[in-house]
Amino acid sequence: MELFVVTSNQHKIDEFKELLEPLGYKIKSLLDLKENIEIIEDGKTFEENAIIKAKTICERFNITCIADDSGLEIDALNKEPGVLSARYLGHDTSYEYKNNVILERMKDKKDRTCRFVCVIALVSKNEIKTFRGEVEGKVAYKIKGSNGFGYDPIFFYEPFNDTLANVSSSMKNSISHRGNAIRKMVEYFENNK
Ligand code: ITT
Repeated sequence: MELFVVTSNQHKIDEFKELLEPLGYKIKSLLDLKENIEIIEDGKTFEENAIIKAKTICERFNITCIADDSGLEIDALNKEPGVLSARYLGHDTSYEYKNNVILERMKDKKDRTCRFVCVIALVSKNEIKTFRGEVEGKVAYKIKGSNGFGYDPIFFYEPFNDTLANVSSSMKNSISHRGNAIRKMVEYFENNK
């Protein structure tokens, strides 16, 4: 079965492929299209933005789509960067910079709880469905690791005693927000064949 994932984030695509290709799904994405399609993510929640992304491409090409909207919520920072995770401190600033600013803002905070959230929207002409995955962690005290992407180097996952950027992709996928959302979606596919 071919699945069109409405994303141009290569890291997300790699994670979707690693989890879904062994199950027989073939993954296509915006990076496989010849044209550049603008999607305006003006939703206030992960659910709204995921649906906007999937709907835009579903309506344009009349194909079933899935889209991932995700981000990091830090409790001591009023759940920032949240839905604005990709745009936090500017879309084109490096994650080294973004992560360092977060560590500085967290310097005196006792509560370091945070979570990654991923909402996958499945949109076809007959249905709209969302699947939410989360993983709880702590904001690390320093940047560590170079695997993964985005905020992984500052996301400390206590059961691994390490950041998600310092473990293998299969370890990350086994517990991650995206892995959890994808597993829910696969269960739905299995039950609705
Ligand atoms: P698309 O909209 O094309 O899918 P995007 O990167 O702009 O790509 P989002 O709007 O969903 O996607 O922003 C998600 C951001 O949240 C992402 O750019 C990272 O900064 C962060 N993020 C999400 N999942 C993450 C993960 O597994 N590890 C680290 N950071 C993550």
